[in-house]
Amino acid sequence: MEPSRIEEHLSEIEEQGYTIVRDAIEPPLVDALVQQIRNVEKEMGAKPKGNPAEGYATLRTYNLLARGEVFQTMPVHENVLPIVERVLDTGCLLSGMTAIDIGPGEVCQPIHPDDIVMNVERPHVPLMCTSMWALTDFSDANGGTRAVPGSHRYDHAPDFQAEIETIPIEMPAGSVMIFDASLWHGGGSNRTEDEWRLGVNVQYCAGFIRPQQNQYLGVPREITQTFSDRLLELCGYSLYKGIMGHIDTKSPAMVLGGGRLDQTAYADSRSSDWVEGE
Ligand SMILES: O=C(O)CCC(=O)C(=O)O
Repeated sequence: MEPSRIEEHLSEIEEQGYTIVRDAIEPPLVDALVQQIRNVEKEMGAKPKGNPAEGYATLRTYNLLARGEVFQTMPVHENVLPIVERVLDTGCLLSGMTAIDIGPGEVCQPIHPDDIVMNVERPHVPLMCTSMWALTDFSDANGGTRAVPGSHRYDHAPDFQAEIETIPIEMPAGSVMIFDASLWHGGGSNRTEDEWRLGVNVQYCAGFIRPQQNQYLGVPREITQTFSDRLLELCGYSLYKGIMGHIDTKSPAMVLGGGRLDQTAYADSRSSDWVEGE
C-alpha cells in the first residue's frame, strides 16, 4: 500500500477510531475464504452458542490457522498489516482470528470495546487493533458491524444495559475495517429473510500483552512449520524487543529447531539495545 494511503488510514483511526480499506482483498481470496469457512462450519456442525456475546443465530469459528492453509494469508495481508503495525508496532502479535457468520434473526451484540478485559485506565494508547474483513457485503440490514465514532477516546467502557447510539459500517465484500480496539462496536442485528453476513475478525495486540486465542497450543506443530517467518513472529515465536517470551534465553522458534527466527535474549543486538535502555 502507498505510504500516503497508510497515513490517511492512520489519521482516520486516530480521529474516529476506525478506517475502512475498500478493495483491500483480492476477489479470488475472498471466494476461497468464504468457501473454506462454510466447509469448516459444516464439518464441525457449527451451531449458535446462544449467549449475548457470541449470538443466538450466529455461527462462530475460532482458531482459524488450524482450519485451512488459506487463513495464513490473512494476518500478514499487505493491505492490512502495514496499518496495524503503525497503530501498534512491528512487534505486535496475532491475538485471534474468528469467523463470524451472522444469520437472519440475529439481535445486536452488546456494544463493547475489544480491549474490555484490560484493566487499564481509559483512554489509553492502542493496546489492541482489530481488522474486520467483510467476506460478504456488510449492510445496516444484514448485521454489518455497528460503531460509535470517536469512542476510542472515552474515559469509560459502555454500560451493557444502556441504549447506545451507533452507526452501521456498510462496506462491500473485500473491504476491511481496521480499528483501535478501544472503539465501542458490536455485530449488528440481521433483519433480512435469508442473507448471512460473513466477516472474519483478525485481532492483533501489542507484543507485551497476552493474546486472546492461544496459538501455541491451538495450532498443531506440523501446521506451524508451514508458516512464513512473519506469521511465526505474529504468533509469538520470536522475542518481543529481543527479550520477552524467551525460554532459557532462546526464542520459541529456536527451541523448536528448524533454523528460523533464532534469537537469544540478552545476546543479540535488539536485547543489548534494551539493556542499554533504548
Ligand atoms: O461481528 C461483528 O461485526 C463484530 C463482532 C465483535 O465485535 C466481537 O465479537 O467482538
